[in-house]
Amino acid sequence: MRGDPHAGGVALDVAAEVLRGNDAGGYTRPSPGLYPHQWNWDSAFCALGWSALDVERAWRELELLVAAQDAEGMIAHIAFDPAARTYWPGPEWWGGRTGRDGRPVSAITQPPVAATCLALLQERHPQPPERVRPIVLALHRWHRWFMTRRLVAGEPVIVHPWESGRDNAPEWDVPLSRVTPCDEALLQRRDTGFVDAAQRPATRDYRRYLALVALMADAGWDQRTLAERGAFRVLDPGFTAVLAAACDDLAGVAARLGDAEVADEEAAWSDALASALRARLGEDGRAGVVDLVTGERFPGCGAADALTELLPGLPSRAASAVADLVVGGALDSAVGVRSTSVGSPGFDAVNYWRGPVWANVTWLTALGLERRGLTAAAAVLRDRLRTFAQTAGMAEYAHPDDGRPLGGRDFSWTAALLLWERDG
Ligand code: 2M8
Repeated sequence: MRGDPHAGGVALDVAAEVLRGNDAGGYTRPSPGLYPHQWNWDSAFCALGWSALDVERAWRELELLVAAQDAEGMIAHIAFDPAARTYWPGPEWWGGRTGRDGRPVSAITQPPVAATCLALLQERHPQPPERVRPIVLALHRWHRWFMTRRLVAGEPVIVHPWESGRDNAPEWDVPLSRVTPCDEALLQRRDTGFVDAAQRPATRDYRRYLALVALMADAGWDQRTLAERGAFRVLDPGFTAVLAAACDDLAGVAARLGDAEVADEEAAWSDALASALRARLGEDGRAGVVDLVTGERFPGCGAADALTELLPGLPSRAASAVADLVVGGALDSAVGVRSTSVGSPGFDAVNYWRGPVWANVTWLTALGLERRGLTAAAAVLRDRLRTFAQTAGMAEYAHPDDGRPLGGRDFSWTAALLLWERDG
C-alpha cells in the first residue's frame, strides 16, 4: 500500500473502492466472504465513510441499521442476509428473532456507537427533521433497552464476549473459562478459510462462545436473568464510556430537533452512566474490566482503557493519563492504539483483539481526546490512522510493531474512517 492519504492519493481511492465493493445495497458488509451480513458498529462507522462519497447512501446505512431493531428495542450485533453462506454461526443459533424489517437477527448486541456517528453525520451533512427523527427514536429505544434490561451497578453488563466487539480480548479469558465448552464437533468455522488461524480466536474460545449462546437460549434469552445471574457477566469501561457518549450525543441531536423529552432523558442517562464509571476510576484514568461473577478486575491494559476517553465529564487528570497511555505509553503504536498492551496476560501481537491495532479504536480514542480538549494527542492518533493505511492498506487490523496487514482484507470500517477523516 503506497500513496499519501493527505494528498488524496492511492489510499483514498482504494478506500472508496473497498466501501463500494462491500455495498450490499443499503448496508455495507464488513469484509468480503469473511463477514457477509450487516454488523452493528461496523455499519455506524461505514455511514461516516459513505458520507464522503454519497450522502444519501450514508443516511441509508443508518436507516437500515435501525430497521433491524427487534421487538424489545435491542439492535442486534448482526442482521443476517439469509442468502449468505460464508459465515458461521448463522441465524439458526439465535432463537428465531427477527428485526422490524423481517430480517433474522442475533440475540446479543454490540457497542452502541450509532448515536455518536449519527450526531457527527448530522453536523457535517444535515438532513431534515422528518428523516432524522425516526432514527433518533429508534436509537432512544435501544438506549432505553440498555438502561432497563442491562444495568448492574450503574453500568451496562456484557453477557457475551462478542457484545464488546473485541471478541477474544484477554479481558474475557478468565470469565469465559468458567463456561463449559461445547463439543468441538458442533463447530463449523468458516473464518479460518479466509484468515490464518493464528490471527483468529482459538478453537477453545469458539467452543465457549457457542456454549454461552446455548446457555442464553436455556435462559429464554431473558435479559435481566442474563445480566444478573448469567454465566458470563462483565463490566467493560470502554462499553460504558461508548454508551454514555452515545446518550450525550443523542441528547444533542434530539434537542436540536426540538424533542425535549428525548433530549432530557438521554442527558440524564449519560450523566448517570458517567458518574457510575467515574466512581470506580483510578488516578491513572483506568477503571478496569470487572468480572461480575467474582468481582475480580482484569490486571492488564487494553482498548477498554483507551475508550474510557470517550466518557463525558471525564476528570481532566484521568483524561490526560489516558492520553499518556495511548501516546507514548503502554498502548502506543506507530499505527494507532494497541488493542492489548505487551505486558498484559494473554498478549499476542498478531492475534485479533489480543494485541493488534484496529482503526476504529484509534479513531474513537482520537474523538474522545479531541472532546476532552487534548487536541495534540488527538492529532497524533489521526496521523497514525493514516500511517495504518499506508502500511496495512484497508486490512481489518495491523501488527502493532511493524504495521503489516493482519486479518481480513478490504475491511469496510478501516476504509470508512479514513474517508471520513480525509473529508473533514
Ligand atoms: C468481529 O466479530 C465477529 C462476531 O461478531 C466475528 O469474529 O465473527 C469483531 O471484530 C467485531 O467487532 C466486528 O463487528 C465483526 C465484523 O467486523 O467482526
